[in-house]
Amino acid sequence: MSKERTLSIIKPDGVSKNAIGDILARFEKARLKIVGLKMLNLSEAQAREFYAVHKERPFYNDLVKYMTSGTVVVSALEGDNAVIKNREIMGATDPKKAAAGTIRHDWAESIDANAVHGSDSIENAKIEIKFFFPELG
Ligand code: IDP
Ligand code: MG
Repeated sequence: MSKERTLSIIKPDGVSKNAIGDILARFEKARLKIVGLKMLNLSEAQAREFYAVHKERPFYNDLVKYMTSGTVVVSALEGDNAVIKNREIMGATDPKKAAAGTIRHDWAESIDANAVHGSDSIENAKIEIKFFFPELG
């Protein structure tokens, strides 16, 4: 097992449903330590840059619009196998396919409003953590 960091975002639907506490508690119960935490509203430029990997995808503009539609909660999580562990806790991108007991199964409504973002690799986690928490180094 290796100690890693990953980035999580509670998306606008998760925040508006009062799911912040539940979602952060799931991370802590899974022994992911919250080493950075910010509540903020993404600017369009920030959302475009953060999701730049998806800029050629048909859903890119809708994704940017959605992520700037309300307040989000960004956290840096640290623990053994943090990247994969967080992806397991999150569940599948499409909530209809998310396994029972996952965040997306329990809170997400649609593939757009799917409650959480999570880094998909150690490499991307480093980039994403730097984007929101340059102070974490
Ligand atoms: P992930 O969030 O599970 O890592 P990605 O494929 O990285 O999924 O996509 C980023 C986000 O873009 C998803 O969380 C979802 O909100 C949105 N998205 C992905 N695929 C689609 C789609 O086919 N239609 C609409 N939105 C999508
Ligand atoms: Mg992704």
